[in-house]
Amino acid sequence: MLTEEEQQRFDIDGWVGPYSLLSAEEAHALAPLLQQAYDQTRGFFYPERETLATFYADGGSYYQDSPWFQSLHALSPQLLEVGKRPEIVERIASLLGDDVMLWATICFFQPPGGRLHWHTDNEFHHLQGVSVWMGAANTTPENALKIMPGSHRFPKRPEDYLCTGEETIFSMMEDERALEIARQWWPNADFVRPQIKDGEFIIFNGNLWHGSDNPSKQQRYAMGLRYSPPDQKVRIPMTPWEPTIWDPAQPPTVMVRGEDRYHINRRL
Ligand SMILES: O=C(O)CCC(=O)C(=O)O
Repeated sequence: MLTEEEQQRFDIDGWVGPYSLLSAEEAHALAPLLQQAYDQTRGFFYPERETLATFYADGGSYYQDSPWFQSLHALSPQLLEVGKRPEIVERIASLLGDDVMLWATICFFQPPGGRLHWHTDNEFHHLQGVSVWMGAANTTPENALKIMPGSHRFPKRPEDYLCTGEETIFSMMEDERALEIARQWWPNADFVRPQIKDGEFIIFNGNLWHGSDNPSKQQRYAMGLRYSPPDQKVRIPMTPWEPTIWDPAQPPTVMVRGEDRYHINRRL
């Protein structure tokens, strides 16, 4: 469980950790499993809005035959086992309550020189829950997740600027620009790079501003896990910001602690 002090820190800063879960060797063994599972999915996929409108006019789902890129727990028992580990789940229960549902398992690969803009995850604009990020291969503090403590309480998210065109994915890759925006609300806003290694994880609020850079010469692999209480309905957003278009398919979820009294989600 998280201590009271850690729970308070999570409320204020929006993240806690790092915590050890796997040895470096065990973590490295996850990288090919993450990649193999990801390769069986439709991949990271946000079509144009016009394409979505045409596609959905005929009914059907993009995920009829190939899984969502966040459903890797349905494709690999070893990855599912990681998502069930008590070192993660008991800490999550301190934040979400006794009943904990795993709904996403993700492969985050970041190639050498890669950059991921400052963002929050659209799913968490619509449901209550938390994210876990664990280094799997070639993780250093410089290429791990970077996060802006306290940003889950800001009145706006990067997506509010991206959806109006005020900012672009490229401008939101710039730390200075993201900080300039954040300091409108909180002059002390800054970002941190958690001191995290392969096999270690952090827990963060789904609405915390985050991004990543990979200045190293190696591909960096990480595993993402997302959890919610079972009264939260999980859906697949087809757009990264508002207005959100949803796919009709329900992604597979797994109760990893407690019970589900709501039965509003699809179980694996
Ligand atoms: O690992 C990365 O580069 C991005 C991770 C991320 O965006 C997330 O955990 O939501």
